[in-house]
Amino acid sequence: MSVLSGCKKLYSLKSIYPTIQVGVWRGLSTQEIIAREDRCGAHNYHPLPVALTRAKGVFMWDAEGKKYYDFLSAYSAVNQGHCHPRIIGALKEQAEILTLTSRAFYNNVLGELEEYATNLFGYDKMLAMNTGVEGGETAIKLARKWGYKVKKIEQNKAKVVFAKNNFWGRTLAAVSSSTDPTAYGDYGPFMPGFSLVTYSDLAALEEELKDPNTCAFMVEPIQGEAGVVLPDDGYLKGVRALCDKYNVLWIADEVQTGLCRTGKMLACDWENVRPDILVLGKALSGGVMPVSAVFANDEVMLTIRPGEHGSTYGGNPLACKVALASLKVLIDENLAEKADRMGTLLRKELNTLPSSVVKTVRGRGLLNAIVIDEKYDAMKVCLDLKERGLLAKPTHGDTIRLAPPLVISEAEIMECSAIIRDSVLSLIK
Ligand code: IF1
Repeated sequence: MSVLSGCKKLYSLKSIYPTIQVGVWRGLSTQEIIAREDRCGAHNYHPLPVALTRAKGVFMWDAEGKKYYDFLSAYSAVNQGHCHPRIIGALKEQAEILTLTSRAFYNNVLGELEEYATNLFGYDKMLAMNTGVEGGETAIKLARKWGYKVKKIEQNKAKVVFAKNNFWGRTLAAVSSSTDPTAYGDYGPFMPGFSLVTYSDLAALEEELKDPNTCAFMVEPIQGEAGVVLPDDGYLKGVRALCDKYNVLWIADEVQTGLCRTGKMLACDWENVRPDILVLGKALSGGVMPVSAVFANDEVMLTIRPGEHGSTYGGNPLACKVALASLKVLIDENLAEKADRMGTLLRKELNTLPSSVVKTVRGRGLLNAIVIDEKYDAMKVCLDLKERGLLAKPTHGDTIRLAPPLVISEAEIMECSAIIRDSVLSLIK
């Protein structure tokens, strides 16, 4: 086995190689890295054949030092750009002071984030968790608690409605609401009390909400994994009105669409509507560590009493300092407005691509996707883009998500548009 064993220090250090930039990889080749992971790691992913060793801003470098534009942004977790100095600075500073107390005790940082974030998003309270799916689980637990304690639904009868083609994570509850066999296959039995409704169909939603046992409707303002699927104009306003009419909580899963990704601080802001429960994750920590948060007003949030929910790392001081810095970067660098402008420019360029190859261009802000004609293979397009120095990933066979960090410049958008154009045109030569 040619793969080097052990974990020798493979990064060169400035003190030893003064002429070499810190962080330049001098270790395993891409093939060796892939072989090692194949040998020792679970096979729960099939990544593109590229092994990244360093990233900064909109760029990533592989084991051979090749530079790429990142057009996935770790599924919208690095909206602020890779290794943003303010976020890394907050991480480094707090890491030497206090990282974890558990919630058995107070710490001086959690409340600072709670105060800042509840003011920013306009809710009474925040509940800090770690991953996005824990945020979704927390939101559903809050909705069920509220259903029993406030709406007076009969015990164990509470119903939560989801949109078909949703994606909110990989837990058994999350896959219980999935319509994707790849996500739920062989994981039964599934969570009871979940029902599904067609996305962007207000009449179908109203039928579900008429059920007096319905406590919540959880939905993404734009469906990410489904392939960046936007609802009809006015859908979110309709959801808000129906949830008010039938006394049902609206849970907005903004884990992927939130935090400036779609050109507003929240995707819900495009229709000026406010969910009863807001779930954030991913870019809440700028791609540095898992941080998620759930926001709600007291009538909902205080249905969970002490000891009824939590997590070891939820609200840890290190995560909170990172989240504070991550939110402030979004605001200070005006990344919502930038995402809106750069997204408009990107879609304008993408819409000039030959329709014989690119059937659809869709998105909002810098959450975009192109749908490739079935004559062509979207994965092959992504492999060709990789060779040309741009990393993107297909979803559901024919759709390629195009979602760079929000710090991308106009010149970089134009350069990437040219790369995508060259790749698409190479298919029809
Ligand atoms: C994987 C997909 C995206 C999410 C929304 C909650 C979560 C996610 C709208 C859960 C997470 C991630 C999961 C990651 C890849 C990525 C993904 F392809 F899986 F479906 F983005 F579309 N709500 N999405 O998109 O957040 O628990 O992961 O922190 O599982 O491969 P998480």
